Amino acid sequence: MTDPRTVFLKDYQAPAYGIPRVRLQVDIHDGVTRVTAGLNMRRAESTPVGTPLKLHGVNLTLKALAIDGAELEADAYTVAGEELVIHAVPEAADFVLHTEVEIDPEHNTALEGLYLSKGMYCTQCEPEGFRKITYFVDRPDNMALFTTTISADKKRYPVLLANGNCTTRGDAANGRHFATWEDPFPKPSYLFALVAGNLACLEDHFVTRSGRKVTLKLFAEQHDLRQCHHAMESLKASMRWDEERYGREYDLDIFMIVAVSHFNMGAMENKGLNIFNTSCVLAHPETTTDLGFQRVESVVAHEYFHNWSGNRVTCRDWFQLSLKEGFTVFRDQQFSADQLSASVQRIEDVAVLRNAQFAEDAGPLAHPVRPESFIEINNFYTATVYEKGAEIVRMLHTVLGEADFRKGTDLYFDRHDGQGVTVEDFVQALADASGRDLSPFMQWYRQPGTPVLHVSTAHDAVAQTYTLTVRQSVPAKTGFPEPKLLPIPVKLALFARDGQPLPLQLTGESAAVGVERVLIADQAEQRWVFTGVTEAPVPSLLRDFSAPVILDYAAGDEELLFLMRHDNNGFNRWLSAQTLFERMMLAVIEGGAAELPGLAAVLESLAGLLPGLVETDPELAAKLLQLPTENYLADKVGVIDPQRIHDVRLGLQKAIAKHLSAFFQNQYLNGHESSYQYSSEAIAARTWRDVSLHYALLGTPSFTLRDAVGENYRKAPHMTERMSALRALVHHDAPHAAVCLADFFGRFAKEALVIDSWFAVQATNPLRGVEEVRRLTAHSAFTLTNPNRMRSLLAQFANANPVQFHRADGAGYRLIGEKIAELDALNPQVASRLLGAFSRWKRLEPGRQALAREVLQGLAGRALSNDTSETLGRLLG
Ligand code: 0A1
Ligand code: ZN
Repeated sequence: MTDPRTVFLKDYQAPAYGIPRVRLQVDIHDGVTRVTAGLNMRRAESTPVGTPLKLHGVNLTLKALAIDGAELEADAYTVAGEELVIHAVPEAADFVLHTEVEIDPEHNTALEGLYLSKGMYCTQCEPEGFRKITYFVDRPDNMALFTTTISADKKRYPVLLANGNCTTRGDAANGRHFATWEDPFPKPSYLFALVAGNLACLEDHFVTRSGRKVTLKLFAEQHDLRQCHHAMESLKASMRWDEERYGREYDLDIFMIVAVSHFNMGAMENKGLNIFNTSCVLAHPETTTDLGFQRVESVVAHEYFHNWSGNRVTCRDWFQLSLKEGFTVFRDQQFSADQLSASVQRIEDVAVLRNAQFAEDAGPLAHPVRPESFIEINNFYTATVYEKGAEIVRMLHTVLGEADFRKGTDLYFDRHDGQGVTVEDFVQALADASGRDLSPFMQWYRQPGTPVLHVSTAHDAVAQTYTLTVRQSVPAKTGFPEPKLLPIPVKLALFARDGQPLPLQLTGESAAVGVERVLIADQAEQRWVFTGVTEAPVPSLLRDFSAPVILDYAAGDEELLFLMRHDNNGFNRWLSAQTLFERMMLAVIEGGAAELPGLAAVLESLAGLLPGLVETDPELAAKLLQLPTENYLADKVGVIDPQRIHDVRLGLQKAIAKHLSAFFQNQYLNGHESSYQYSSEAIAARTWRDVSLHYALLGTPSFTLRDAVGENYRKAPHMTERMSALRALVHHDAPHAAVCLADFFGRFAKEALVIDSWFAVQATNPLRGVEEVRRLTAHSAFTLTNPNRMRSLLAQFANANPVQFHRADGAGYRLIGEKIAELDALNPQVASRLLGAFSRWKRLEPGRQALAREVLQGLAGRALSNDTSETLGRLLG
């Protein structure tokens, strides 16, 4: 039976009344904030006169209500649930509604709407937070012009910000002041933002390609300001890149970013006033690792790119979320690929896709990129909407090519500027601009599940042909019993045994068409026959992961080893290694093999390959050695025994470590770290250093090595080196681990983000588990009210320390279950997300499964938020 709270895409109707103009006055006082709104209302042409007016509103205390200046009588309206219904509506199509409400940002721990974070007021309105600030048509297809006046105590809140341009500011009575901001662009309410706080500012500017000077301001706490330069550089690089790559110029005279400590997600693209989790703004070599630097760069870019893909052209309704998110993730991935190394970027993006999104698509939380129903939209900010959504856009880019894709996006932005649109509109614009029929790609948005591409090959030496037979199968998922065929772009190359790529000519073609091609698999089964192939080649399939699918091709070990060494596509060298490692480990985990099959050949090959590769491409060398994760392997087996998966994976790591023990030790001991540089070469060298340390410790580490790690921890010139050493000490249970952990805490006690990493390094220690994490939940620095802190301990433990979370006695499940219950009362969105750690529970071996069930059923017996109860329902259902 469907839950009565469910919303369906098929029920979409345009709003009965629109609000084209808003004047908002937000008066912030201790204990209460008063919000006064003047709303210019417009009855839609299709709405009959007299239709009741319904506005969204949550946790608002209504103080006054008037239409066209006349106060409404108490019986003229009702407040029920999340709605204000006004029964007596004027006959005129246009009228003005005045509302006055009181809200309580100080106690807003859900961090949606207006809330207080470390003494500063800020907002988060996407997707449905604006209704927690005032009564409104709080949906993305209502586009309004906003004027916002904020007033607050001048001393404590000297900085008052909202969207657009500041038009007036001044002092008021009682030590207060005010500022009025006007946003010249109509926008949906989810893009509204305001900030009031005591903030320092880093200022810069950017000259657009048409010569306009844009002021750039980055606001943060005074002591964090020195950590804002990397974000500022990233912003300028993003602005330039979007002009060059997509022809998109910034449109306001000012662009602001504010860093806040309490934030549910990474950041938010509010028009002209982005609000960021500090973790996605602050970066400094002393406090931030390479990963942190890269994250800041890509999130700054992502939010900036939303100004066009999301703000100027927005979503008609929340089912279309991937319209802005998938496209913007694709754009930020392209940007990041252009900043550092393209093949490493692709490896990292695909690793996220295969680890997080494939897992989601295979489990009880699977949903189409464009869902057809939801109870709580907050639950759909998922890897599927974001990452699989980005892969669909990438496939469209692959089949159209850069030039036609760009024509398509130009047309899309032109045609739909200022509108709320659908995924169909996006695909149609690409199709119209390129003259291609792209409608088959719409199916990718409609059905969940990761397709499997089955490939078999045959070489005919006499006819000199090479035949690829390709079949596709899409798993049936709940609600989608008969999945349809999908167009799957397969980028491929064929290698001769001497390592050279072959010219590719299909039967019927008069000449070869290059040495790499994209073919579209869109039939249940189809065949491609290449001609002029004299010897059996090695196929390099799905290059750059040209489609988000599982490739089922029974390559021989020697073929994979060959590609790992010779493929001229860096990404596919990595993919071949991953495939090989996965196959070896699964043979033991599931296949019952006593030993890792083919191990000797793999070790030999690595021994031959690594010393040279480290010289030419150390980052690829590092990536090759990062084995498929335990969670990834868990998704490949029928019944999950987390301990066995852990042991087998560790076994393979140890075998590599032992075989190349001296090599890894030398690599680590002979390298040294100097001052921090943010460049792909420097990052590559540091990444390799970290990986070689890990393997060196797994081999037969000498005393010299052990001492060096402690020494390097102390002398580290930057956080990447310090964290690498600290993690190594902690995760290998080294004697000085405890001393270094204590030192680390003391050294960085004032740096909240670094303390987060102090919790995380302990939470992810495979050698320690539940007791340690429980002890840390009682640490004075731990709190459930800051999402970063909560995640650094609990989400890290539940998602990134599988062998301890899945401890056989169920203690990990009980701890997380208990914390989810506590957290749900504070912050439902974040609690619901943490529940995702149980997504594999039905495939656990019977003992663990029963223990997980107990915890989930225990939760189900409690009064829970919509967010958490929807996720729980799907997990148990
Ligand atoms: N649009 C943002 C993501 C975001 C979504 C929800 C939030 O709070 C409930 C916050 C941010 C992005 O894609 O970056
Ligand atoms: Zn986004």
